[in-house]
Amino acid sequence: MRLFVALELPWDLRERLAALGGGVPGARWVPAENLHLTLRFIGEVPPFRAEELDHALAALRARRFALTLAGIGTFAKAGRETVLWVGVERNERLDHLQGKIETALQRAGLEPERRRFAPHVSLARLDNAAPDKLAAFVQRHNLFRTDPFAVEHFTLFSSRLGKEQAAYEPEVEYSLA
Ligand code: 3AM
Repeated sequence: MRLFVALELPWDLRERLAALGGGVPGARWVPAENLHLTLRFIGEVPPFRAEELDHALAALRARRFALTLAGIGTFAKAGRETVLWVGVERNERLDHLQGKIETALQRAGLEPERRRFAPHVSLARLDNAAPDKLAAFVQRHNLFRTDPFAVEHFTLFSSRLGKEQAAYEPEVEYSLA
């Protein structure tokens, strides 16, 4: 199974994010049903490993908190923009939760994630997106900001890669205290 740990987003917020999409040729917009905030990409694991990781996550204790999305940006690889995202207002509770998940998964046998946690919600994958259109989009939505929303659980997702879009399936929800 191909797995990752993420925060689900309230449906009204996902609709609002999905509605931002458009006007950037070369952008593949993430549909509302797929919008999420990744806490840890796990990747392909056999079922018995998935079960161990699930146990590790279920034993984790962390507090619920409020989260605010704010700002727009892009990730680039080798000088090419690859992802257009909505950012997250700095949040110690989120960092704390992500750290606990990382520790729990490492104790359960995963290799450490070497990339620094850069919380974001991916809005679009970019394939040679027109630079002027992309810059205009970022400018236009730079002040994007949500009201704070409650994060009361995190979720283990499975992902099946599709031709157009991956299909994400929530497998287990873990409640926050
Ligand atoms: O949360 P986003 O959408 O930015 O790009 C994948 C997606 O990121 C990322 O994990 C999230 C859920 O699929 N992802 C896919 N393969 C990855 C890998 N090998 C990866 N992240 C790190 N390493």
